[in-house]
Amino acid sequence: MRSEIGAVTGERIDNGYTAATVYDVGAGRADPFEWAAAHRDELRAGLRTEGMVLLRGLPVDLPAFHRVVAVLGGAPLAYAERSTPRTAVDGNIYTSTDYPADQKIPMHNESSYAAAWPDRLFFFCHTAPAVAGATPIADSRAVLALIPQPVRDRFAGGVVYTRTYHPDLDLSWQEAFQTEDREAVGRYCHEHGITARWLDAETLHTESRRPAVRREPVTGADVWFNQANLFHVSSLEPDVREALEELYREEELPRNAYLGDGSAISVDDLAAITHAYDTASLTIPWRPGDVIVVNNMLMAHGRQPYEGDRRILVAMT
Ligand SMILES: O=C(O)CCC(=O)C(=O)O
Repeated sequence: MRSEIGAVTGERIDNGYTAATVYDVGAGRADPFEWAAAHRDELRAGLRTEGMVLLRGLPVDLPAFHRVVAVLGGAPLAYAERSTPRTAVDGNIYTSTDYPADQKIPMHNESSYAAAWPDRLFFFCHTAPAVAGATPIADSRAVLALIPQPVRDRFAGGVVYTRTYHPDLDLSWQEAFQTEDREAVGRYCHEHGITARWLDAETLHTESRRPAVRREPVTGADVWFNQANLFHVSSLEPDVREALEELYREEELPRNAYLGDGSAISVDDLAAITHAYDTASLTIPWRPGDVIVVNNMLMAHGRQPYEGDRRILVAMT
């Protein structure tokens, strides 16, 4: 299906669960930003209801990315209450999660473990990998519908996220909370519904319970909006999991997830969730100059493993 915005034709890609419109704004266009600014309302409307647009053919440079973010999202936000390593590139523009190329990043909605999250995410392809490395996108309404009702029922009490910030392993508390001040961490946790306990001067344990399903306010749709699958210890590579479980007691693992009553999430339930994400995912190979814009409540994202150089930049607004 094709949809017209002004002189540019968008191609609608729909796998029956997740839909996106791709606009080749670079094709024969003197100024893709003027085009984006002129069609801002239509593009934003698409993000509000459908949830994802892909702008193709932008100049492969940072100023271009800044301009698109400014037109469609506004000022980029700092990455608060961090969960994964990212490198700041310029102001609040970051690299996407810096995980090794051979690892998959499970599907998730950004910061859905937290009390607040960004509305819009912008992923900009600076360097496309030679093999795989797409950023799959899955409609969180479809993911919810694909998860069997008994599994959803078990998640009715939400998800308990646990984190233990150890020095020199994964993210430190200083990096996660962007401060050197323990009292500031205590205040942040108190204000954001996180229980915090210092195990020693450098080791912090936190727990928070958040809903597994939230209502997206504009569409009124219920969405699967949590990171149980990503936080759960089973998402680690088997050798990494084994090494961590040898070093630490379960409650001291860097991160883990439980059902809302604190009981374990079963392997079968995690498999059902992963299956729902995989079924709903739309995977569009990256080309340099692509910008994927998603409505973070309506769309989950992840990352395929890849080979070759890859540089994807992220802004959250
Ligand atoms: O690199 C990507 O494609 C996305 C990685 C990711 O999931 C993230 O940065 O949140």
